[in-house]
Amino acid sequence: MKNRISTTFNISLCKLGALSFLLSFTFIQIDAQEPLLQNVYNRPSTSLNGNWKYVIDPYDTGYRNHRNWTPFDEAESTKASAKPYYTDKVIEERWDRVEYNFNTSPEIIVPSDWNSQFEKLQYYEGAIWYRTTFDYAVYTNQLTFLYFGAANYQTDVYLNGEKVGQHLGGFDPFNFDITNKLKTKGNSLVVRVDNRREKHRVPNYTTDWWNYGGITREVKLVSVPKTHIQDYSLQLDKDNPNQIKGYVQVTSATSGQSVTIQIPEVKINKTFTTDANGRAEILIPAKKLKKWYPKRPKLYEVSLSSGSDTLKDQIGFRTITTEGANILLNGKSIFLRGISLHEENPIKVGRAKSMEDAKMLFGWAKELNCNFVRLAHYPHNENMPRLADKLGLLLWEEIPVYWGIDYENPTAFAQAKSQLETLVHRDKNRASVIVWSVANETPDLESRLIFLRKLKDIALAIDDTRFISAALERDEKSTANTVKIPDPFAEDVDILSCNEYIGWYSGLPSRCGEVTWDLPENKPFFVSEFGGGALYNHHGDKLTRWTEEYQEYLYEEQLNMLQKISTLRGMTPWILVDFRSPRRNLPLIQDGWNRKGLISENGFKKKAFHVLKAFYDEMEKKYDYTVKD
Ligand code: GCB
Repeated sequence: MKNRISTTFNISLCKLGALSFLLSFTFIQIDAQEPLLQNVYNRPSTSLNGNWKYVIDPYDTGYRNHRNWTPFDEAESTKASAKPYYTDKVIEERWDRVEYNFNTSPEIIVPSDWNSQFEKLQYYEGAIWYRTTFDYAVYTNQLTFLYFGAANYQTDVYLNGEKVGQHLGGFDPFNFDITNKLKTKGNSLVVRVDNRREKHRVPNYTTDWWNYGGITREVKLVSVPKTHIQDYSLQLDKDNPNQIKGYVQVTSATSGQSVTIQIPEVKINKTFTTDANGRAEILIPAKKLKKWYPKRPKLYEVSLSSGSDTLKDQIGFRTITTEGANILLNGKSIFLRGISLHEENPIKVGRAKSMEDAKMLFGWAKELNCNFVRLAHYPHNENMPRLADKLGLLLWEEIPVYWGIDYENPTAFAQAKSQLETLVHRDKNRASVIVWSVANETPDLESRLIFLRKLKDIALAIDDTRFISAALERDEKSTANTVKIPDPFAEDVDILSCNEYIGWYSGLPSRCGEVTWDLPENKPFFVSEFGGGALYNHHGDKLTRWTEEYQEYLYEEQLNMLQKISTLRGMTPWILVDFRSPRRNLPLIQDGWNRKGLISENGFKKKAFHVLKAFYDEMEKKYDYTVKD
């Protein structure tokens, strides 16, 4: 993976001209992490989840002894040689002066955001140092990786006093090879997480969601044979759905290493050979495979083995293509009956993290009769695509290139790039995922266009079997009755998607009846957002904002308008459930919540939920979907 990253990067240098030098500098700096293991989900592992110790560090004392007056230099802290003050010191003599102590510090749950665990941390943005200790049996001929599902945003990791590595990005998994730093007894793992909003980060200053900080997803140790399956892609060949096409990448393999793929249920058992780079190209005739689709989400148990490494996965096989304005799943036209959602459990309040959370969120989407979900606005935890594969929900996945990113800044680009690469890398074997979205509501600037086009190429270089899209903006300020999507990135996407808030941010719901849409005829059109706020159980007439009646009316008008668009092939209204947002402070109505949910934060359905469900029931009949295998 590292080689691939460098290659894409070099191509980009020419395009960015004067920024190239800076870009390479930044790239080297942030590439402190190591290639992500594929399918950690199915690897045997040792969980490090539980109660860890923590020290709050708003002034970055952990990096500076308090008598060092030099200004804090963020770049310094990223170096492998950076020696923090907050290592896990043992107090040897009673007169030793050490002004922190993990052993006597309070405990924090890992994984979990810190904001929802302690009231004093509700709005906290800064650094927190975590510490856990563990024993671990170290085997010869094995490598041990320390794996984080995600931590928001900058994570610096120290094991037994030595720097292990750094990760930037709040929603993507990362791992480090810690084999040479592990002890059998008494390992001390110190992790600093910093969730400040910074100009060069992705996202940066303003988002309409809570900036939950901390180690938000699982932490575990994964041991693999020294020579192991590092990555693979196994999907139906988009040009010939009767065969599986892909590759298997084996680490430190010389050429001639065998790789075997088995799908016992259909008696597939094929052996391939790696080339000089440890890569085996895969092509397997697979006429007998039953296709995956929402009503019959068939998953096969697939086994990959090479040398002493064996890895299992549960894979669904399907094709997804477009033809003119149609979206074809396994060659048949579908309509995406979708909904947007955040990775948040509104009932417990906090970042969603468990399979139970995923079941609750997707359970509501199923009740709405959805076959599609938009995982907004960043990579969600792996339970989501894994469960969607089982439930038969198609997915739109996204990276947080959201609103005002610093598009000219190579550091910002490098961070967007690594988040996208990791997402595509992690989920490219999931049948449920059909869209890689590279942005949401971004301004029409030349620098932004270059940024997005490069991201598109990066996603396609890893996986060219899915759609590229982005939630674009319509001509929001225009008062004309013809609505357009003037964004030049519209030419680059496979499905033309836009957020439009007619009836909420622009006019009243009746405005929907006044406009017509001017859209290209040869592309599927998709509404990635529309909606309006309503406080559950707040009633009034349909023109009283914040009532359930207003929201219901808005949905009725929207659906009437959208049905008239001949190229419309789906939608993900905003949003399934009310979610927390520090920007939403209208007393007695919002109180820190974005109220555009169809379901309240307590799990109660608002009137508009039923309007959308009735529409989806109709659309399901219209696009009745079954295939002959
Ligand atoms: C949008 C954003 C979404 C916001 C939503 C709103 O266009 O994409 O993140 O939460 O509008 O509620 O205004």
